Amino acid sequence: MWASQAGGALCGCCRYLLSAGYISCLCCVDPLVADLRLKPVYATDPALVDAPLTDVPNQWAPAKGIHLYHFPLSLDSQKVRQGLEELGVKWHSHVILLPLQQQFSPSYVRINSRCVVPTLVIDGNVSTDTINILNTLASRFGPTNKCFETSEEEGACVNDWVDRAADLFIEALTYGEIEGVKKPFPIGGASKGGSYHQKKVELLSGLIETYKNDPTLRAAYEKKRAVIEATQGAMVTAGQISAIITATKAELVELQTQLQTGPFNKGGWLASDTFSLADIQWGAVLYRLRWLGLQPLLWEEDSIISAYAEKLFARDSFQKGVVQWSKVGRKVVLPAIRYKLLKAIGLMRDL
Ligand SMILES: N[C@@H](CCC(=O)N[C@@H](CS)C(=O)NCC(=O)O)C(=O)O
Repeated sequence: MWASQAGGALCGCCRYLLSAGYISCLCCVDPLVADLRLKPVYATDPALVDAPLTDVPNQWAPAKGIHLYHFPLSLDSQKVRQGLEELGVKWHSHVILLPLQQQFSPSYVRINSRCVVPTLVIDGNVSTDTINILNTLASRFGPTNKCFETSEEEGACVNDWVDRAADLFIEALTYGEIEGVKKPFPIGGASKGGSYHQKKVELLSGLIETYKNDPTLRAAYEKKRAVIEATQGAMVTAGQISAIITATKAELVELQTQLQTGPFNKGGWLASDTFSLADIQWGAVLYRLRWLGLQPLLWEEDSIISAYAEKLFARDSFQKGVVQWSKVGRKVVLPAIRYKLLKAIGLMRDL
């Protein structure tokens, strides 16, 4: 595939009708950019990843209560934590330290074979995939709390803006090297020349060998390695990051238009009069892009996007679900040191 999925859409340059998988027609795309991945694997290649699970019983998951497996700085974890705060749902926290590769630990992979966070467990039943988890939570707890209620007409618009946020290639923008941009700790340095992803590929190859006689773990690790290889290409291929920045910028222009012409300009939110799952998605995205130092490349400081971002960031659920978990020292560095110490003295093995 040489561009991202946009079946039925028209080429932005010449209005030619595109088939799925294309964002511009061949005649308009720069031939150097033609083979580049512009969206995350999870959005474009369902065959490469395990399908989302909804409330699937799992013998390895905690049998009682609401549990979230998450990482403090993970974009998708931020979205689900904010969703839980909006819904007023109390939950047990299980931090999966991505920098220590705990997402590959066998006991976690038996709960989420995608080897990613977040994972939601309710009374022993597992749900995966961020959009799916948020939809599951909204339909289960929304009605009683009068939360995430939108009209049928608004619903289509909300879903469209949820998908647009999830389609942005934030992983590439986070770990790819971008000229003139110094990434914050702990991202800066981790990404040099695709090394962060290369180390994962090597680790997974070792795990595939170690667990070659366990069909479940072996399949999960093999699939994950294929996903990382596909993603890694996006970070090391010449011209790719600038193509991703251009694609992201184009989406933010669309966001600006929607904010100017939609409910936000009349005191509402992105896609509806009341706060919706689309706002959950875009709050975390705009916060991440700003944290990465990419705002000057992507949107004007003094713009309706910034006004929208400020309104999102000020929300209580955002402060609790995103900002309070973003304290790197307390939420990431200390737990990592603690884990390493316990491991060193033999008190910690697998998760
Ligand atoms: N959107 C997908 C993917 C989630 C995802 O990529 N999560 C990232 C953190 S935001 C992760 O766990 N990365 C670790 C890795 O890929 O090794 C889902 O919700 O299942």
